[in-house]
Amino acid sequence: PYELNTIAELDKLPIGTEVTFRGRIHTQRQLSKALDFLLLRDQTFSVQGVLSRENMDMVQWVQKLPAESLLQVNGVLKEPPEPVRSATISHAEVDIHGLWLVNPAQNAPFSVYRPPEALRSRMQSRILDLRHPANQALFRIRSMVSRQFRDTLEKYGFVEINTPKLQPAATESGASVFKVNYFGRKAFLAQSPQLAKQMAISSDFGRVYEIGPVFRAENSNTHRHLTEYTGLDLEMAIEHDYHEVIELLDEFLKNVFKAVYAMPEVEVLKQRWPSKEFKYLDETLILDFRDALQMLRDDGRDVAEEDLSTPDEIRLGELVREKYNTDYYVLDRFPTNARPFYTHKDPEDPRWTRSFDIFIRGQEICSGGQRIHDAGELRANMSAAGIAEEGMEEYLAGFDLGAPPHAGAGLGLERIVTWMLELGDVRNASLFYRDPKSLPD
Ligand code: ATP
Ligand code: AMO
Repeated sequence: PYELNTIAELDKLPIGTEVTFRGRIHTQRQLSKALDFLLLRDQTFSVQGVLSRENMDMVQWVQKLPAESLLQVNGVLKEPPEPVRSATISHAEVDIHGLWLVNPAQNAPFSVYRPPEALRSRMQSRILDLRHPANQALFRIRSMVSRQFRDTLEKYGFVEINTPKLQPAATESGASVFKVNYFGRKAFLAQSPQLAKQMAISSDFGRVYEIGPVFRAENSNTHRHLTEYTGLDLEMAIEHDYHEVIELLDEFLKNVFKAVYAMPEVEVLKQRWPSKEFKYLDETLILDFRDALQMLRDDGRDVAEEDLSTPDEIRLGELVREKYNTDYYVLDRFPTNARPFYTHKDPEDPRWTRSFDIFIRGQEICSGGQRIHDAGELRANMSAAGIAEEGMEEYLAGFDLGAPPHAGAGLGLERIVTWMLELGDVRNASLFYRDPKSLPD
């Protein structure tokens, strides 16, 4: 028999071919004691198998097997009595001649195609939930996003690095950091690779990137906050302007949009999570923060100059879509108050910075900007922000040794996937999510 790697390969073979493959019992329909229809499923695809009365013993045996049991199946492809119309079920049927139990399943709390509505109940059986074809599609799409990040940056001479997740000091702000007992000394889980990636620039690597875990001890039970997420980070010495980073990010994200929307998995995913058409422009909109404030004020909103609230950001996304016809844009030149201590200020007006966020469908997916490279200015800024130098000595030494002008950015992988495909909640895009309520008491 023809050995299949996946059930989807069935559709490339002619009727009459003898095949062998592995599949799970998705459902069984017993038309009589002696006739059984099995829907056999693998990662993203299923096929209907028919067991008839000549195999009486096998029929009775298989009818006792629970759903999700893993079988090795031998059979011959045949034309189904009625054409199959589903995009995830084979056009052919398999006349089953032999069945072997590879491993029985027990206690599946729900049928893979009918998971509980409530996210938390569904996630309690995450392994079963992940067997849903839409989840199989989702994590293949997520993998494509990381691949595009790596491929785009490698093309431009970036070096992949891995920075320590055990840190002597907080990297972004003291409030949202997990403390760890490090042989009796205190350590923190990295809130971003920010300091380490800048240190790599001080070490003259020129262009670096990292795909790695980021830990935030924020007790934020929202649709967009995880306590552990996957950061896509980059940092580079710049020639003239921090917009060199924006250009690279723009190329990366457009590569993502093109590659993802060309994947057949998107259609499978949309069956579970329908989404509106995703619009972006050939020439990406870079909106000045002050112009954004004006757009919101013209819309009748009372916005302060310091920062935007989440509802402001979402409304701005709608206004941008109406005016510019895009779901993807860069918001540039943030106010100084809204940015971390390492952010480079606009030399002409220090109330504003050379920093930006990137938005998809009104939701932030990226923060970045130019960094201060002058050691004196950096120390003064830290002291003004009340940040101690303790634990930051090595970082600061890099500036004393003459760091080049540089800029960088960080993106949340789960957020890119979630907002692009309208999954509604970042937990969906995390394999085994961590949020403030995760882990047993
Ligand atoms: P950042 O990249 O700055 O971390 P973020 O998207 O993680 O961005 P925060 O900086 O944590 O968001 O907060 C941005 C906005 O979200 C703020 O206006 C804040 O008030 C709001 N926000 C944060 N946490 C919550 C929460 N638990 N519930 C509602 N809004 C929140
Ligand atoms: P920031 O704190 O904005 O910037 O984080 C960068 C990006 O990470 C994602 N993100 C999150 N995703 C899921 N759950 C969270 N709790 C969460 N918090 C943030 C967002 C965000 O845009 N060092 C800077 C980056 C830089 O300037 O290079 C930083 O960490 O998509």
